Amino acid sequence: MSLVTELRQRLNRQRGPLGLRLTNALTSAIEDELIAAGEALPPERELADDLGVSRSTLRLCLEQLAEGGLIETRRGAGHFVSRRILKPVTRLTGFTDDMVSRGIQPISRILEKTIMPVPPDTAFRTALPLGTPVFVLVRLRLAGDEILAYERSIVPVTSVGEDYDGTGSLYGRMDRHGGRPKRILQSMRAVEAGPEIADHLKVKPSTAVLMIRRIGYGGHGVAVEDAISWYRGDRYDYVAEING
Ligand code: 16G
Repeated sequence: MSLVTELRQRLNRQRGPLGLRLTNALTSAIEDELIAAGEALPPERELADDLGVSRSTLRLCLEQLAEGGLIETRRGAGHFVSRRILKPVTRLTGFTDDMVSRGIQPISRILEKTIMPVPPDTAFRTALPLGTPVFVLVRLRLAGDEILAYERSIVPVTSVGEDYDGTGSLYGRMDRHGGRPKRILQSMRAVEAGPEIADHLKVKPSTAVLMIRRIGYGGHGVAVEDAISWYRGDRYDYVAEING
């Protein structure tokens, strides 16, 4: 079946505003690899005509896909399916936000969840008083069935509530309690995956992965998160716009 026929079917299978249906249709077509990574999308005018949508609607959808990192737009050359996940470092988002904005279903496997007094190294990094009860959440983060990261987040219990069971988005939960971080300090470095991390990420030991440390601060400058994550280095591109 041609790409256009597939896209038309995907458009018609959904309800809701045309722009949203078009974004979903294109997202799912890319996810299902109907257009492979690195391949070009049909030219804008042709695609708009074939799908019976206006060029401006199509362009808005393409902008959204580009913003989410699913496609890359090269001036004069067209739109290409990204080979990697682009993550802007300037936006304060969590894993769920990043996946949802790309039309990907985020999945978490909880490996550990405990309430305990703040561990001394976290207290040292965050200046949380010793003895502060914290929620420790260790998760595998997946996009569909693909493991992208292994992550340990430590947050004060007051930020999530004592009855938090660790499911769903941590930042979503924080939004409904003390609030997600408003400012973060983040460091990132490439490390070789040791046996444990390699096993979690299902990569060969010694594969290069991104180790990211994040300390998040709430409104009054009090730390609300101490997290360490290992992201698949071959799936993530951190991008930053730097103004001089
Ligand atoms: C991201 C954050 C992590 C945060 C999580 C919340 C990085 C390197 N880490 O993975 O610190 O806890 O998002 O995601 O970006 P959630 O809201 O989906 O649980």
